[in-house]
Amino acid sequence: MSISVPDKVWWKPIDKEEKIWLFLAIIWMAISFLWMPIYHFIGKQNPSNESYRVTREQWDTLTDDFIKKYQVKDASGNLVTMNDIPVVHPPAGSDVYLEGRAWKWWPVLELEKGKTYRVHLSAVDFQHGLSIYPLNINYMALPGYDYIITMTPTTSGEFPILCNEFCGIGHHTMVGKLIVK
Ligand SMILES: [Cu+2]
Repeated sequence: MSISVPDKVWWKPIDKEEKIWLFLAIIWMAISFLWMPIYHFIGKQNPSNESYRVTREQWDTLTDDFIKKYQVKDASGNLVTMNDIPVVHPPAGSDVYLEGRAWKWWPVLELEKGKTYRVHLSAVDFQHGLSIYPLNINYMALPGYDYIITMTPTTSGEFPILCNEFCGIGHHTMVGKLIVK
């Protein structure tokens, strides 16, 4: 009686079918791998790469000044709001500020169709996700960062802005508005 090594049943040559599948998997991996950089150049959906560090104080000054300057007034000169959020109509081509905070998008923006704006996006408390419904536009709003999106609205209408990044107990109520005229 002695202890001996069992036959190496797992060391049989690879079956032909398994070889085919392995070959197809490797080819598919190579195509996917190459497609990533190719689509980066031809896909036309790369996010903006312009962003700056911003302190809470700087950001508050920028947004407050922006709102004071361009908040919409009604016929009798009263400042217009929607759900206590100021409605702002900045001039075409200008710098526009949009802030995510618990739990609203601040302010309501009124933009003109066909005009280009530099939209500065940031958050002041948690990470929020800017989602312009029902368009396929999704960006992160991060505290401490001023993220700039150059935007030219091509469709007029009223677009709800949702938050698509879970940001706490009021996340599901976080709705803003973008108006294109
Ligand atoms: Cu959220």
